[in-house]
Amino acid sequence: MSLGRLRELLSRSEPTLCGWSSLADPVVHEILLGGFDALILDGQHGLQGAADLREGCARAALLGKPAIVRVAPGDLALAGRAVDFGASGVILPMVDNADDARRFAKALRYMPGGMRSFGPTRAADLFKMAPRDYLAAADDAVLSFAMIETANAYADLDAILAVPELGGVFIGPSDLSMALGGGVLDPKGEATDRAIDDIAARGRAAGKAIAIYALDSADARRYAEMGCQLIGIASDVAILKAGCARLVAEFRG
Ligand code: 3PY
Ligand code: MG
Repeated sequence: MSLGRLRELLSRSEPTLCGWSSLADPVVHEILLGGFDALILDGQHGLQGAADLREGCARAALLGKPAIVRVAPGDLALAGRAVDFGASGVILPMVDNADDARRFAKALRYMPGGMRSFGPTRAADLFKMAPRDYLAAADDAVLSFAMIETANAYADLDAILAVPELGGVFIGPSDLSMALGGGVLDPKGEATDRAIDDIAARGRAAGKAIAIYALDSADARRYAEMGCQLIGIASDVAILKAGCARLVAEFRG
């Protein structure tokens, strides 16, 4: 798989549907990679550590699909490690303003434009590139996604979108609903949808990639109609729980 595969997927007219992994199991990663266009490995709320993220990135590259890692808020050190592990993109949650977004985007770009330190220990091998070739290609290929899910980030959206090094925004409907709705969790609510539509439209106009998390396929379809290009859907945990509930309900009639 080429290092630029994620950008290629995002240049298509149809949205890129990503599996979402909370579980630190390589077989679960493999199953999600078999079913979806790409894999998001959640290192924020997910139950995986750096070694699991590393294995997930490797499995994705070896199976020919991009991996994107969500790190914990402010964890730029893990963001740098994730791209060294072979991630094609990184999601930073709880970005609160343009300065946060700029620092993050620069952490994924090499000098002189950025602050990424050189050492693609695993990435260069996984993409079958000489280190110098990886260096030449990485800044353009690797995507930084700043999450828009706080009231300040939404208020500062134009300044965040104006950060040239930033690849895209990733909308978090749950936190966004709480941020805009006085702490009430309402990811599928009308007011949340209006904000998502607005973020997607302004993001597209600014030329950024628009990504979002969807709880289910109905949400994913609605977000795609709003112009979201990359959609992480459900999670391995949610899929297992839904599958169990369905089988038990079918059995019991
Ligand atoms: C949110 O909806 O807040 C998210 O961060 C999605 O995982
Ligand atoms: Mg969130």
